[in-house]
Amino acid sequence: MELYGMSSPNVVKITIMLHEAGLPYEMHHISVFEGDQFRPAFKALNPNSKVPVLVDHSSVGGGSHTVFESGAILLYLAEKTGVGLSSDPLARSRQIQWLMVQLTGIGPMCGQLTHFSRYAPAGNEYSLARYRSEVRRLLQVLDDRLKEHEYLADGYSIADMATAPWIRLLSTMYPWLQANEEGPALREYPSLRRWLEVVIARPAVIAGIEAGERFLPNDMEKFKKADADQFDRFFGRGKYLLA
Ligand SMILES: N[C@@H](CCC(=O)N[C@@H](CS)C(=O)NCC(=O)O)C(=O)O
Repeated sequence: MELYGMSSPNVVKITIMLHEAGLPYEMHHISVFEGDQFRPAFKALNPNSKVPVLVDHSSVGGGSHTVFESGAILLYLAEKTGVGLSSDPLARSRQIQWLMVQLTGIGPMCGQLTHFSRYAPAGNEYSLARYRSEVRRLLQVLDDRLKEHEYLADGYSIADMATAPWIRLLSTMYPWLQANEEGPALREYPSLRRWLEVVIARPAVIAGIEAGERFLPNDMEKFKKADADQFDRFFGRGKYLLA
């Protein structure tokens, strides 16, 4: 298997899954601040210009198969290996529902929150409040669910693999979620905290996180070195804005 990615949580979901399934893989770094995702060779793999992308050279069809979108990659690997997805149709349906909450809620809303709190010019109070509120609402949804359930749905599944890297990142990124003298990180969400501690202690999760973090110094360096044009292209603004 070949994985194209960087140190971000959407990629770490996949490294976690590959380690859970015991599948060997080679990882290629895509430097998004330098615009690697827009190069023709990468767009041939993913026309949507985003990581992660997986290429399976021994697919069920015999030849190579390329998969983009982290949720589609998790489902592909789960179906191929039987890891992380129940064979019972109702349990499987519940696991996919919670996977979708990550893919359509946690990921995009946290992405917008990060954009408006860190990268947008000043004067976006409305957007900032909206995304912080939506992230808090989603954290409460997860906490309520995990009060009653050990994992998000029917045992440890791809829903947990997809969600844990995002919650881990959030809890280290935002002062209102971080540990301080008033208590541990995520103290307002104790069931979510309990779940995260269990998930990130799994050997495959530790290995998956490490695999992504090997690229962190490189990503940070490229981020620091990026010029105004590279930021505009990455954020789709300035001359890259589509009116
Ligand atoms: N829905 C996509 C989101 C992927 C995504 O946003 N990837 C980011 C890194 S975490 C990326 O490639 N950013 C580069 C860009 O947007 O140009 C998925 O789940 O795979």
